[in-house]
Amino acid sequence: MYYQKEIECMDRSRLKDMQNEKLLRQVRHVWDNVPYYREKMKASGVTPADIKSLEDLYKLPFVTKDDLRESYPYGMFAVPLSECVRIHSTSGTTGRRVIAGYTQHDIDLWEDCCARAIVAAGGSREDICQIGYGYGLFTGGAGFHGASHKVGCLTIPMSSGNTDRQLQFMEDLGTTFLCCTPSYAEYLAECINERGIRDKLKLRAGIFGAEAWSESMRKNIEESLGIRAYDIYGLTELSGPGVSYECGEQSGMHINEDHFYAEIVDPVTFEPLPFGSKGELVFTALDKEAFPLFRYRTKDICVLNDEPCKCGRTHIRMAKPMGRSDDMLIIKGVNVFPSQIEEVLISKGYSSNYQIVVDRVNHSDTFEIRVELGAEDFAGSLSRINELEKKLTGDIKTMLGIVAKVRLVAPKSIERSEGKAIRVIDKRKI
Ligand code: DLL
Repeated sequence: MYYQKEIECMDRSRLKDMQNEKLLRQVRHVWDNVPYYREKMKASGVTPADIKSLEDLYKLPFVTKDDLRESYPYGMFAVPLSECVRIHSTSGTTGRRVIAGYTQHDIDLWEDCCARAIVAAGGSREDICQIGYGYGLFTGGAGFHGASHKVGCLTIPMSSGNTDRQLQFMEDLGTTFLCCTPSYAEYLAECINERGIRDKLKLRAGIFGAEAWSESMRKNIEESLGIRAYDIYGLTELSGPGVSYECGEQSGMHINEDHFYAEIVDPVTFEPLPFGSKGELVFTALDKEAFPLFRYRTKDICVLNDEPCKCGRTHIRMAKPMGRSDDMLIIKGVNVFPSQIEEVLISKGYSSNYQIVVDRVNHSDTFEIRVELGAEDFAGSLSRINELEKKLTGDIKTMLGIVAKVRLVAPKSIERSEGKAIRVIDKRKI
């Protein structure tokens, strides 16, 4: 079984020694091979001699997405291109895309991390693993593909989309494990139940990530598919999925700390914060060769937990990210995270198919939330729908403190996504 117990359950003082050793090697590697970051270090008055252990990490300058854009395409690579075997890229819609490079060692390390996730979710060589994440520049397909091979699952490289074929293969081939975005899993569940084929499937677990999803959404997926749904986190800049993953306890994602060192910093002052504080998640890649980032600011808002986990793994856990600092909308002067709205919708029994539309008319913000109704409610009287809209407007005002125009719309009228869902249309930016 692909369970790296000796590392995943390692004594924490040994882990710290290992991290310190890797950090010192990595600082030297970057200083010698990445002129862009060396200049940043010099500008902060730091040399490799100043970094003696993780206690000194705070001295190193942060890396942000802007640095990656500025050094595009190869300015942050720390090895010659002849040693790289692959690139992946973020799905950024504005500005330059960010690209990340990998040596074969980096690919192995990344696939190990994802393999740990599959095994922690109960996967083994007995499983038939359908990968519904996109293949290509996006890291979802490739990361799970390699990991599924490592674990020895029978791998179905479906990629995202083509729902009819996804369902047909699931039924014909006896898929037991599903890997895709949580919003696509919800859509697949909807189709499975509509077609009445749930009893014909052998699905028992799924690993869903790449976008924020709430506990209520987990419950929906688990109940509608009759499976256990596990979270996984990662980002292209650090390799892809598998930076952290959930174990059977489903209570936070264990960070692969032998490869990634996590910090939480205050998003305004950038001061490091203690465990349990909410702030921006920052990662240092300890042993990546091609694209080794120090103190990379993810913009994900999160909390770290160093309490021991019942599963025996000793690596610390991160909570589900509560949104991104750059996802935060400021509407009528109030900070609004889409995840807050989703929480209200699901807790009140609505589906998570919603869209937030923000605009600016006559110098003031307009704020509309479109939410799909179930077929039965939608077929009800207009006055009943108005009543539901009024009630939901009140619930959302209680959560956010501002009034949104709630529109309950027909089932299936909000476009489904096969990858990451598009929840916000901010016309003020268009
Ligand atoms: O989304 C990698 C990935 C693929 C993760 C498949 C999990 C599964 P990017 O496209 O670079 O990489 O996007 C990274 O997605 O900074 C978070 O904002 C968000 N994200 C990723 N996983 C989660 C998660 C992949 N489990 C960005 N919960 C990150 C919440 C997530 N947000």
